[in-house]
Amino acid sequence: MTSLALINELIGQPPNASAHGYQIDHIIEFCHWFMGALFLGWSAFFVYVLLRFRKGRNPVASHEGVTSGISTHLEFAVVLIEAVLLIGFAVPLWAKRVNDFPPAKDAILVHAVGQQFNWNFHLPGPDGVFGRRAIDLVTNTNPLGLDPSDPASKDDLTALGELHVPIDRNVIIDVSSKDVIHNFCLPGMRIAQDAIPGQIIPMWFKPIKTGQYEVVCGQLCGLGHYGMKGMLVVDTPEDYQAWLKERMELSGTQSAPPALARPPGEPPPGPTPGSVAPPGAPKTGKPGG
Ligand SMILES: [Cu+2]
Repeated sequence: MTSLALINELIGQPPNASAHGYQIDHIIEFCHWFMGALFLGWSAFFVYVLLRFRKGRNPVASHEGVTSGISTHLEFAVVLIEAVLLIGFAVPLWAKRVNDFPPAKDAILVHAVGQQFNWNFHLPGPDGVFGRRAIDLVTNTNPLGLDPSDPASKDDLTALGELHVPIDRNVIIDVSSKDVIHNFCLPGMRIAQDAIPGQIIPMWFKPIKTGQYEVVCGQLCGLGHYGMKGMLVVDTPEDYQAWLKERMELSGTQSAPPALARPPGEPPPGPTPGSVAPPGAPKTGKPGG
């Protein structure tokens, strides 16, 4: 099967690094060989038809058409194989991915929030509880809208663009979006999930190889879509702990950003770009809200 799997490399697929990924790879592999065979078969048939029914040999058109049933049988066989692929392999694999979630108590839990054009990551911190997030608390310094008045948010960790996870642990990521529809896509982990504003959709995988893997946005989400990339780093347990420690130290210094010192009498800072309410929006009383 390894030499057959070369077709996945040829089409530029990065090596698989997740526990379930080989199943996806088998389907992709089979589909490509099957489509290759279909392409050759139909191309040969097309050439045959061009020669067999050329004008020189058939000066008068036949109004009876094809009488043999071969093409019907061929087409039925193709439909049958495609139905087996879909119903026998693809749908059960998909159902397993979305129904058989690993127990959350043993998994690494992360929230991934898409925005034009970046991925924000939210980790629950040592208490294991995600602090409250609210879209009306989102600012340039608080891109996730973490509620500082919620005790659970005090120890929460945030990261922009780069997420670390430990090897051989199930990772459950709740995917959502702040603005438009994105897609949290981990090609190396063979998994992707749409990030839809107003919805939180979980996905999971188990990394089995340490290394750096690309996080991309899999939905055309605007002008900067091409640059909406991040990094997933699969660490050894020790490196993962070191990263958590580093994030905790960083968030300790960043959790209370210094208030902007403004001379007395000067008006407060204006609305941040993108936070100007559209005409007719209900007044919230907050500047720029
Ligand atoms: Cu995007």
